[in-house]
Amino acid sequence: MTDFFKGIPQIKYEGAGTDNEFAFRHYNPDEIVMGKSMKDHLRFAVAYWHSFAWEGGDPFGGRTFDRPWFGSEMDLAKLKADVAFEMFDILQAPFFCFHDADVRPEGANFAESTRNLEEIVDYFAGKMEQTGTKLLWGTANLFSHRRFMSGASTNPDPEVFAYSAATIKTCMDATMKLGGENYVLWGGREGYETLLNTDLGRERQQMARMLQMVVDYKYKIGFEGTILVEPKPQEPSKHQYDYDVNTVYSFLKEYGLENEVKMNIEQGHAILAGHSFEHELAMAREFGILGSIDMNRNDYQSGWDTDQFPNNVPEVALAYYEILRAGGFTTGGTNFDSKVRRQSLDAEDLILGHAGAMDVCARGLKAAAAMIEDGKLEAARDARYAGWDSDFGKSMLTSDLAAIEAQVRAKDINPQPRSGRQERLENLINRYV
Ligand code: XUL
Ligand code: CO
Repeated sequence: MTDFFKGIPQIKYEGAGTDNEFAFRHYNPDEIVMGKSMKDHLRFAVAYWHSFAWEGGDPFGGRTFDRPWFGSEMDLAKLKADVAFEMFDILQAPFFCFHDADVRPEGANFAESTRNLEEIVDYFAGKMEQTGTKLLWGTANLFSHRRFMSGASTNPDPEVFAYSAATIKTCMDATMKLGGENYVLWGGREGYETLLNTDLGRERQQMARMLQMVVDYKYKIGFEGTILVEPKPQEPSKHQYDYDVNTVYSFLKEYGLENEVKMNIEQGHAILAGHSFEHELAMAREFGILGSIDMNRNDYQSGWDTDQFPNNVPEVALAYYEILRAGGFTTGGTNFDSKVRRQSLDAEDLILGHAGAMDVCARGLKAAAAMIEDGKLEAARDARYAGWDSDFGKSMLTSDLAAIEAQVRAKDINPQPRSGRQERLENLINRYV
């Protein structure tokens, strides 16, 4: 035991009436919602990077946190792991997620970095065995080090492509060894700063080749998890190729990978792309590529990807509504890609940030389940499209322009507008949240 979280108890469900700050009010892991426990619906994961690697810096100032594990030695990386697993236990979080760079010291070269990663992976394996914590996904950080400044797979220099491919291989090996349920690719530098120096055609082909190699390697090593791409339109690059769900799906189709790769959808990224979270989830559901989610919110005033813990139940309810409509998670889950604010210095802040977010998600899930079980929203949607179930409606999709013109004339078709009833539906949603 470290003493970082000393005095902080394990967070347990006490119900909405409790006065205890260190308790769940709504997240009751074993409570059954639509035939499944909340724990199995939500599949919460803690993101290693935000809680343990991030130092509290912003564009105007450096580290604000003072953590005993900050530094680049292996024993500090192990102390960080000790604290991380203590937090997973305090939160009863069943999963975690990590990048290579979050967990191991950077080595002097590729071989040393890989040795460091392997040492930590073995250390994790022991802790996972002891605690029962599981890995939701692993990933490679191909954006922080200066070697990746002009991209990883999309770099103009093939040596960076090689370094990136080799790094992804080691991270897939690590994920496989730890029984990870997914492997994520987020391309923060896969894009451009200026079109003036960018060959879009080449870069897209390079990116497709890398993704194909990832899929091939999955089969080669027998990895049974899901390969996930995480869309984001910009930040850090001015433009990123994996702009949003629709863009990524077109890319997958173009290269024949649409049945191999699913999506990890993050709320903040959806908002940056000018969409809502539920839009991106609904899109992925329609394409059959909804994999997992990164749960956070942006600051609505600043417009940045501020990665804040969710605290808006109606928003979260609409997200889980789409997830439930898609049949719920299989290998995916709810990863808190969220961090406490840089002024939130205390160990308690880390715990309460997550615990509050878990409660918000639990409320959202329960509201979404009530919406599904009640069925009024879907009934209203079905009624709106009912004309398409008639023989006439069906014939519209098999006919041609001339035949349709003849029908319009013969039947003197003269469509009358009908209300979209948006306010009534918004009022309906407010009954559940
Ligand atoms: C960045 C982001 C990443 C990915 C994993 O905005 O969301 O943390 O989730 O690389
Ligand atoms: Co993310």
